[in-house]
Amino acid sequence: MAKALEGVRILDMTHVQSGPTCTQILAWMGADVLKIERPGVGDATRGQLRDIPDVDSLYFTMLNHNKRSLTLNTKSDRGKEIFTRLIEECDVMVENFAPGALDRMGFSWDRIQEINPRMIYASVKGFGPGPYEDCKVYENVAQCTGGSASTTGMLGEVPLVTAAQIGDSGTGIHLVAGILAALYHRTHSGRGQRVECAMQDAVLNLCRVKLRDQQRLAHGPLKEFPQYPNEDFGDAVPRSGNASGGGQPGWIVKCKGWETDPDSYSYVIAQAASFEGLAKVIGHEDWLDDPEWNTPEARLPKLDKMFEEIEKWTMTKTKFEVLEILNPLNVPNGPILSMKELAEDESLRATGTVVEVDHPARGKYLSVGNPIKLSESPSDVERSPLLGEHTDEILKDVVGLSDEEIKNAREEGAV
Ligand code: CAO
Repeated sequence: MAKALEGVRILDMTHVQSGPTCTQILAWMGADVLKIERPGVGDATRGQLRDIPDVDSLYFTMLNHNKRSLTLNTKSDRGKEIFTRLIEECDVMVENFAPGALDRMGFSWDRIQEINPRMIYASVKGFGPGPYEDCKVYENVAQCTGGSASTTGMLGEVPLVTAAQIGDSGTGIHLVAGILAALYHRTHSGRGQRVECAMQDAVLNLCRVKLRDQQRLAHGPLKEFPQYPNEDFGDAVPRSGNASGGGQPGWIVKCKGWETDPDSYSYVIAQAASFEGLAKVIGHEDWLDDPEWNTPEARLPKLDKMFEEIEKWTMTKTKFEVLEILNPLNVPNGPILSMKELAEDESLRATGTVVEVDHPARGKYLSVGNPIKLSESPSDVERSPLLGEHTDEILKDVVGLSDEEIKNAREEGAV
């Protein structure tokens, strides 16, 4: 089966997480991704959080599947010549260096367009134009500056970062959308374009519902928040614990075994349409005739009490029994699944969302496969490249260098 992006060649100047997430998805969709790395050094994540000495870390291997690696010193004269040839031969260039790094190498957007007017040049930066544009940014900085941290956490406690890498991987996924739109645009315009995603912008986009709440706050308290009706809301959206961000109240409740198992919890949503079934199953049929309980409005000021009653029932069941009982009643709910449970989940293995990959230096490891499923273009997950593993073949086949020229470039330290 032909891959969706077969024939698209990516000049991958990315490192760490945000950029590599983007180019990994493009590689899974069939693009030929050439990862450029500094000779002898490579992407810093190869050596970060290592679990096995001298072996590429899981951090690196899980973000760089299906790519080819070329070592190239893009600051040397020979390296710049080779890089210029690569710009001529590629369709998309992706980078996430600190602001201005590519310009300092001599490759401004103007220069890149001069070399290849069809080139799509995509970047991740911490911030868009403005007071912070020169800042270097990592995941948690983006979560803090994009509105996620101030709205995450328990009421009255410190702001909290989330484990989901919404700043890095979230921005990388946004960048994929921009690149695909630019590739489509090029099919009729014939021209490339600049694609930019700021991590602050991507996080704020993912926190869109909190900007919604900021504006609702001007018209009164946020009634679905646990602080309603007893506490002051202040003038900015407060943290709301595990309250649902949507129109239906939800909360995390303990399940059987919670005393010893830190993940023995369920998320239960008390959706109005299925409230009757929920009330009956937890032994509160009395609520159905009681005007204090039988409308969503009546329940709003006492959601804490309602979830306490729901929890009394869930504590008598495992999180999987809760799912089995509530699902047929159309009560939306989900068990809190640990990473161990996800790693062992047969259905995720069957769909290729969790895959086992074999690596020559580390052996077998688990990875997350492509979560985007295309019927005509399934993704096979291939191991990440060793540093410079494909240098010679790329220099020959893509750049067009002879064996002698490759030898010279190596002796000069350009590759
Ligand atoms: N050949 C020669 N030089 C190279 C090279 C190569 N193949 N690849 C990189 N370099 C150089 C860069 O040009 C840069 O040199 P200058 O400082 O002289 O311009 C230098 O290596 C270091 O790059 P950097 O400043 O991007 O790296 P850093 O470790 O200091 O910062 C990070 C890392 C992530 C904070 C920064 O790159 C950044 O803010 N990126 C944008 C936001 C981003 O993506 N953050 C997400 C990080 S986690 O996903």
